[in-house]
Amino acid sequence: MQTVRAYVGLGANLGDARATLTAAVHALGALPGVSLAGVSRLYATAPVEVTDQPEFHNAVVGLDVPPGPAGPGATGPIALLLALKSIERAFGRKERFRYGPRELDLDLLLFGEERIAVERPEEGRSLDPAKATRLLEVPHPEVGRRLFVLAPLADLAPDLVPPGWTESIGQARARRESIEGASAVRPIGRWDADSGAWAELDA
Ligand code: PH2
Ligand code: MG
Ligand code: MG
Repeated sequence: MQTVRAYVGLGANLGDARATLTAAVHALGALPGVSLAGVSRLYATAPVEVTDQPEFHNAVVGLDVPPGPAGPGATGPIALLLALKSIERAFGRKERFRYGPRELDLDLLLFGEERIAVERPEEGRSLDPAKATRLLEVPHPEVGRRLFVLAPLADLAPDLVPPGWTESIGQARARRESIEGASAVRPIGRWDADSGAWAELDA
């Protein structure tokens, strides 16, 4: 079956973030028609935008998903976005202020070679009207600006040049690291497919 490689960013900074992200990886891999293509290292990351909040855990997964239209449909980027939102809700995600603390954040970073800017369907929107953009943009605009996204994404696809970019993920990561400092993102685990969890890095 033909598939598209999508990348999803995971983040959490409330509750047991490591356990939440581990369970979220399994929930993503269990979506219909979806298979898990890779899981990055787990990172402890300094909060950005709103800095007065607990440290985050961040990771990225690669998913092989069925292709589909860049609009409403049973498959494709919007269908995946809605699936991400429903997993967030299932994990107890509450609506709070923009960039604030969260139980689980799942962001659609890349969807194959697609460049998309479309209205989010109603169910995929934030309840807070002052909050996020109504547009779904792929590649996600945060990818090139955030070391907490670039570092785990570079674990999986360092040579990938996302559509519309002029540099690779690995190059962007190095550039952001020289701005934010290497200590902004700290790898704390490597994915162990046998146990289905992040294991100690030096194990
Ligand atoms: N997410 C935010 C705001 N700030 N900081 C880190 N380190 N990691 C995140 O995932 C994050 C953040 C809003 O989505
Ligand atoms: Mg986010
Ligand atoms: Mg989000």
